Parts: sequence; structure tokens; C-alpha cells
Amino acid sequence: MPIRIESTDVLLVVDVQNGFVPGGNLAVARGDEVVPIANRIARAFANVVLTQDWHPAGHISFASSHPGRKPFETIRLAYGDQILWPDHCVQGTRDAEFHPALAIPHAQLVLRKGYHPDVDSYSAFVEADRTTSTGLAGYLAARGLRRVFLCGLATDFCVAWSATDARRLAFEVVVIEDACRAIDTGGSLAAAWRDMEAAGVRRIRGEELPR
Ligand code: VGL
Ligand code: ZN
Repeated sequence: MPIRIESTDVLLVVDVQNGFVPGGNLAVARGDEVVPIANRIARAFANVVLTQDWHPAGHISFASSHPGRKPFETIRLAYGDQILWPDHCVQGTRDAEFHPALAIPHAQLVLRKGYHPDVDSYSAFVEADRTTSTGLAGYLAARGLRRVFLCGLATDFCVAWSATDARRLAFEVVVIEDACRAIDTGGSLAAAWRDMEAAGVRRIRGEELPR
């Protein structure tokens, strides 16, 4: 039995950008494979939101902003531990653009995140200081959207943080696992699934959705 998509459901397509596919600055292995899958899945949803990682040059999450530090090291910042990344998804660059084959013209909102110079934001809901809201929860609530389906990049960072935050904010949450790909640094993928399952995130496969 396929899952029935309701008018109060929304698909969140997370960070399907040039920067996160092979050839991008923070390439996720096989990240490009999610593009046709996301395109197909999105056809079943009346409500779709795209997120876009959107950093200013010199962003605090970039290793290049911390002399002597290298990508994938962790440092302690005012708001907690931060993994350092290669410069990626800089505002206005090709790396930050959506993948050219992403074709979801009926998406209603593009939610940019990570634009504060001194705070990262994996989550589409709450920034890494765990206080600053992106406004997405208010947008969804104002539109009466209550169940959030997620796909995109990367499973263990922006997808997982968005999914667990959405649960905390009392949304029903469903992650379409084969429509995501992971970075998987330092055990991050296994930890992400542990956190998501503990938070009550439902995990499905794309074939369970109507075609
Ligand atoms: C992401 C690391 C840094 C993601 C974004 O989209 O998962 N990961 N910025
Ligand atoms: Zn980022």
C-alpha cells in the first residue's frame, strides 16, 4: 500500500546544489543520484519547499576562516562544536546554484540558510546556535502543513538536522532514505540515523510513495 499524500503534507528537498554533487566543493559521493529521484518524488506533492545552503565568503564553517585548520577537523565555537568544511555554496557562485537537472517548477518556497557569517545552519528550521529560527516552522504552520517528508543532501547533516528539528517542533517527519546521500565523516551517518530514530522520524523508501 503506497503512503497517501495529503494536502497538509510538504516535501522538503534539501540542498540539491552543485556544491554537494561530484565536481562540487563539498562533494557528496553519488550525490547527483538524488536529482532524478527528487524530481520524480516531487510530482506526488502539491507542496514543496527547496532549501539552499547559502554562505557568505569567509563563513565561520569554512576551514579557510581558521588559520592552521583543515577541512573535516572539529573546532569549538561560541555555540558549540563545529566541523570545518571546504569553502562551499558561497552566495552567488555556481557552487551554490541548484543542480541544473533539478526540475521541480511547482516548488513554492526556496529557503536559504547559513547566511549569518558567524553561525552555521545545517537545519532548515533552527541555526547551529540552536536559538535563531530560519522562519520555516512559522511558514509551514501558517500554511497548515503538518507532515514533512525529506529528501536530498546530505543525509547525515542537513537532512538529519532538519528532520530532528522538525520532530522537536511537533511536525510528523518522514525521511525518504534512498532519495538522500551522505557525507559520512567520523561515523556521522550511523549517528544521524540513531538520532533520527530516537526523535521519532519515520524512515521509508521512495517506492512507498505514489508514482
Ligand atoms: C551541509 C555540511 C555543510 C549539508 C551543508 O547540506 O548537509 N553539510 N553545509
Ligand atoms: Zn554549508
